[in-house]
Parts: sequence; C-alpha cells; structure tokens
Amino acid sequence: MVQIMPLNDHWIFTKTNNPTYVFESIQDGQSVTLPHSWNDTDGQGGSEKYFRGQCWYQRILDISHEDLTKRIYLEIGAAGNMGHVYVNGNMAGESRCGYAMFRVPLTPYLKEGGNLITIMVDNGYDSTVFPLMADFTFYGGLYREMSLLVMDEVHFDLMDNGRDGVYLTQRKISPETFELDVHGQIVNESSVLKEGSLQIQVRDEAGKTVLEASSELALGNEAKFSIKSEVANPILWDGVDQPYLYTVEVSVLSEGQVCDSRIIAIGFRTVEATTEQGLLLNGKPVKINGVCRHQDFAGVGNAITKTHMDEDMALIREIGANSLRLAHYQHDDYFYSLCDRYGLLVWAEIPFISIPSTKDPENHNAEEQLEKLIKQAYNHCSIYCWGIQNEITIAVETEQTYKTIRKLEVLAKHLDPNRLTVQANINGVENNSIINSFTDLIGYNLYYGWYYGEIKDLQDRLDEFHRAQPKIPIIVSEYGVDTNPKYHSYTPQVQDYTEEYQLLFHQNALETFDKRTFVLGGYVWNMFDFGSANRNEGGETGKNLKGLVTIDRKIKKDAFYLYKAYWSKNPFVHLAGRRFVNRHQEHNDIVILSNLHHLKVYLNQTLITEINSREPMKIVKDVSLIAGENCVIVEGTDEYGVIHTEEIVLHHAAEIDRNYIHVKPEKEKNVVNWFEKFDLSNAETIELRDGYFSTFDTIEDLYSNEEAKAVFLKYFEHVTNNPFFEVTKDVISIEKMAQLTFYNIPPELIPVINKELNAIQK
Ligand code: GCB
Repeated sequence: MVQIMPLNDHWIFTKTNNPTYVFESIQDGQSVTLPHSWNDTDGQGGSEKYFRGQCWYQRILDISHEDLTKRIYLEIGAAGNMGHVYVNGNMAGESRCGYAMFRVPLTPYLKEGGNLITIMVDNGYDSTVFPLMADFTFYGGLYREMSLLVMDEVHFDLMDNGRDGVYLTQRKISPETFELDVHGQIVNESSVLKEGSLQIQVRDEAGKTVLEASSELALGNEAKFSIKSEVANPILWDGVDQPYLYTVEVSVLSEGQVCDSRIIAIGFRTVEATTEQGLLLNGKPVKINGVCRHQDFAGVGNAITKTHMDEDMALIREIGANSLRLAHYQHDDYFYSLCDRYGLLVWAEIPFISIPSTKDPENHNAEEQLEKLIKQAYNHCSIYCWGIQNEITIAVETEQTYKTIRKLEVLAKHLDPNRLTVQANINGVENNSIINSFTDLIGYNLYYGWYYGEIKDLQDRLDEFHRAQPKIPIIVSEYGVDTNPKYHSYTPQVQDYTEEYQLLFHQNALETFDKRTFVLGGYVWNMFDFGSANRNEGGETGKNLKGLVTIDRKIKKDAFYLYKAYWSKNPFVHLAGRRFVNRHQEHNDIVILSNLHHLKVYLNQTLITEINSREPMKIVKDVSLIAGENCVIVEGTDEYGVIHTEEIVLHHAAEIDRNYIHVKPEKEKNVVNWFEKFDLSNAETIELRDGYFSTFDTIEDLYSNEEAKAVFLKYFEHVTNNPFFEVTKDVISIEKMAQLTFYNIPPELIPVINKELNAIQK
C-alpha cells in the first residue's frame, strides 16, 4: 500500500553555484525548510535587482533494507523555474516547467543507509522556457511541498505527468444522468504478470455509497483501465451557491490486497458559453464576477503554505467572487481543491505569455506546460476553461505564433475534450483578428483609463468587439489600476495612484459588464498586489499595485468593498476614504459602500441623512465638516433588523496634506519627455523602399548593421538597459514598440526615424 511522507525539512541551501555538489556535501549552506524561495525579499522590491541564477539544495535520505524492496519516488511540488535532481551523484530527473509538480523515480539510485539527494534549481533566463518575460517576479526555489512516495510494485502510473494517475471524466448524457468514466493506467514494476482488479466506490457528502463498480485486470507492465458508470440524479456542483462534492475511491487490488488507491473529489456540473445568455452553469446563466490571483505573498515570495492559501480564499470569498483566473501559470493543487470546495469557477492557464520563444520556433515548452497543467489539474471540477496564452503578441505577431496557439488549442482539446479553451489578448489585437477564431472563448486585457484612453472607452471597445464578432463570447480577462492606499485626491486622475481613482475605474467596469449579456464577465487585475521585481511605481518598488488588497493582505483598499457591495450577500457597511483623514476642503462627499438598502448617516452624533437605495455605492454630497476632528458613522439595517455600523474620523485642516500626493521621481519625468530633444515639426510620411532598413525591421536586424544600429541608439539608447527591452530585442520592431505605452513613442517620430533608416541599404 502506498505511503506518502513529507520531505520538507533538513534541507541545506546555498547560492554558491558549484557543480561538485552533485556528489559532494555543501559546506557553506544554510538550513531551510520547504517551501522555500531565495527571492522572498529581493523579489518584492527589497533590493534593486533580484537574484536569478543556479542555487543548490541538499539533504541526506535514510533508506532501510525494507525500503529497498519498495518502489520509491520523489514528488516535488515545483522547482522555480528549472530543476535537476541528483541521487548519489547520478542525474535522476529534471523539470523545465516551473509551476508544475514533477516526480523522480529514486529506486535505481538508492542504497541502504544515507543517500545524498542534491537538487539544482535555476531561475535564470532560458530562451526556451516560459515565461521569458512578464510583469511578475520569477521567484527561484523549491517553493512547494515535497514528499517521498513509497509504493508497491503495482501502482497507478505516477509518471504520466498527471497527479493521481487516475482521471475522472463526467459527461451529462440525459436530463437526470451523468456518465462517470474512471480511466488511467496501472504499472506493474515486477517482472511477473499478475491478476488484479480495479474497484471504484462513489460516496456522497454524508459518506453514503451511491455507486460501486469493478473490473478484472491482467496486470502486465502497463494496464490501461476505464470503468464507465452512470450516476442518476446527482446533487449538482452548482458554483458558490451549492458546491456539492462526491468522492470517488479508486483502488487497484492484486492477490486480494489493495496495492494502491486514491480518494478524489468530484462535482457533477455542465458549463456552456453563449453570447445570448452568457456563461451557463448547469443550464443557468452566471455572470462571471471574477478576480485574478498571483500566488505570492509578502515576505515569503511564492513559497506559500496552506495557511496563506486559506487566507487568500477567505478574502476572495469575502468579496463574494464566483470565479477566479489563476494567473499566469499552474497554481498549487491545494488551491484548485479550495476552489472545488467553495464553488469558484476557475480559469487555469500556462505561462505562454508576452513573447514566444526566441530560440525554439515550435515553443515546445508551452506544450509541455499545458500537458502538465491539464493532466495534473484534470480532476478539479472547478476548472471550466484552459487558458493557452496571455498577451503573446505584445512584441511580435507572426504566423509562427498563430501556429503555436492553434497547436496548443488542439492539444488542450485532445487531452480534455470536455472543457472550454480561452486566450487573454492584449488590447491591440484587432477585433476581427484571426486569433479570435482559435479558442472557444476570448478574453481581452483592457486597461482603458490606465495605460491608454479613458475609463469610459471600455464600453465602446466591448460594443465594437460584439459588432465585429457577434458569435464569440467575450470575457474581460484583466482590468485594473495601480493604487497605493496612502495616496488620496478630491479630483482623482489617471496615474495618480489614489484609492479614489481605483474606485471610479472599477465602478465603471462593473456597470459596463452588468449591462452587457454578451460579456460573460470580468476578472479584476488583481485581487492582491504582487511581486514584480523590475517595477518602481506609485511610491513602491518591486510590486504591481493593482490589487484590491495589499501584498501583505493587511489593507483592503476601498475598491475591495465596492466589489463586496456588488457581489456579496453578507450584510455590511463600509465608509470609503478612511485613510484620507486630513481633509483640506470644508465640503466633502461621503462615500458608502454597502449591500444594505436602508442606511442612516451621522456626523458628530447628529443624523444628517437617511438613505434608501439599492445602489452598491451611495454618496452623501457636500457634507460640511467643522474644523478639527469629525466623526462619521453609518448604520445599516439588514433584512433581519440587525444593525451594521462603521465609523471613520476625518480631520478638517486648513492646508492640503501633501503626503497624499504621489510625486513622480525626477528620473521618471525625464523618461516621459525623452523625445523632446528631437525636431518633430515637419515629420512627413515617406514611401518606404524595399531593400533598405525601416521601423518594421526587428531591433536584432537593425543591430546587424552598424549604421542602422546607430540610428536606433540615437533615439532609443535610454531603453536599452531595461529588462523588457533586453528580452524582446530579438523579435520586436520600432513599429511594435510604438504600440506599447511603455515606450511612449509619439507617432510623428516614426516617419522621422524612417527617413534615416530607409537611407541605409540592407
Ligand atoms: C497585463 C498582464 C499582467 C500585468 C498587467 C499590468 O496585461 O497580463 O501580467 O501584470 O497587464 O498590471 O500591467
């Protein structure tokens, strides 16, 4: 029978990159317990650069004489981003999928007594391993749990890239009945053919057996199995309202003994996507009230524990979200289990993000990561779609990229014909682009009113998309604004990083989605601030600040309560602006976020108004404050007559409090106006000649000619140290750079550059 033993403690870790550790003890190491990441601080702004490279972990594993009669595997939750496993000096296994679990068979290399296990983990740049470039920290480390699996000779196939070695497929076959197909493969590691059987037992939440089935098996080296049964009238897994789970116990028996078994949760449900009614869960329309989540946390990087994950789930449930985009890679299996348990519909995805491989045109690693994601997360009923790319056309859009996206879609359907496929496009992808025909669903990451355009442009873009693609269901796969809760304003504006701007932005998005059935819903970017080591913005280093909650999960920004007011059924009241204490204006709007409809508002113990409104955001206009302290209290009464109250103190001061204003560092200001030194006054479009350089060539091509390189550097020397530029220069052109707000290239500059480049022969 299988034994699973945690192997998280007694590891020695070092950043000294010394290949002799494959067979020699680490001398200069420190003792660590998994999960562990070496970027716990520098990956979140703790220093200017974060450490990327090869580090080493080592441990002694004691093996008894009896253990040697078993089959022993190492199960590594993840190695970020690549890992090599050595046992007593022998290479035993590797991973190039930094977000997936992997297993290594140890038995061939083990001896009785102490065994040296060494794992080299590498988070350096590899042009064939995704992600190559993204707006988040590529934390290095053995950042998930590790276990030792001690197996009988006969066991489920642990090495098929899957998690359980057993797959549960459910399909509705009549109005009352689901088909349950339990399938997979058993491996017999002895050289003897054995007789055996497979048994399944399905139990409801009360533990009552609702189905039993079995089949006889001849256990050769490998034996495939599939037991199809019918489950009549199951209680449905119906999202957050009723996440009902059955359990399936699957056992393999040989010679009267259970050799291996799994207990897997399953929820019976159907999911369809339509443009007429939106997403249908069990035939009923459900608007996607979603948030995105990255997996890291302040102070630990991505080396999070179950306690961190429980805390995240509690906050996600508190706002009343019904769906999650678990971006931009495979998350811990435990987190998908939490989603099963609490009924959240999940968009799961791989890090085929930003740019395709610069060295492997086939992008094999994306396929590898997709296969692992699908096989390892297959049994989670919460997952409704597989995401196969995110903004992959940011720097270059070619036939080759299309080919890969199509290939990934075919692979997803092959591995799992019963789930939907989806992509998250950058806004620049044309509504009628061929990309939009590649997957069942289309997502767009839309940052109108932050990186470009105005808040209200969101509506128009979605309507235009629908006119162009009336048959394609669309999801707003990301939208959000960086917000530092210490900044405040009476007149919130784009890029001011205030809590007030975040409220405006999200209020508009919520109204926009609610009014449009063809929009399946949206995913806030992001539920939590997250580590993005190369960022330095909005008064913080190393973090993306678009969260509704700060990276330490300590501050719920006002926008958190806006969502709660829209989505949650748990009665509450919240007064926005509690951190905007010092008010230099006498007249102030009091903003209340609440899902209650009858409210009373008091200022300095005097009732100033009663509100009867179903709006989630209620505003009491022009409340005049007295000099000094003012106490504002809101009281809301729920349907049971229970009173919910909140209080804030506002200080009316004569002077504006400058701490509330984000002042951009001088350096940034210069970067913003970098083009002013060039004369753009008489820029005219020129007819481009073939055989000469132009803004359509990649930077790599420009660099191949000294003259063309000099022209490029004349205009863009200031970006060449940027990590984003570094990674994209092989594939990006000046034309494409001009589409990215990041480079801030005025359109008039393009013909000016072309005049110079097009004079240089190739
Ligand atoms: C995006 C990316 C995401 C970034 C986000 C942002 O479109 O998909 O990874 O973090 O924008 O905040 O810029």
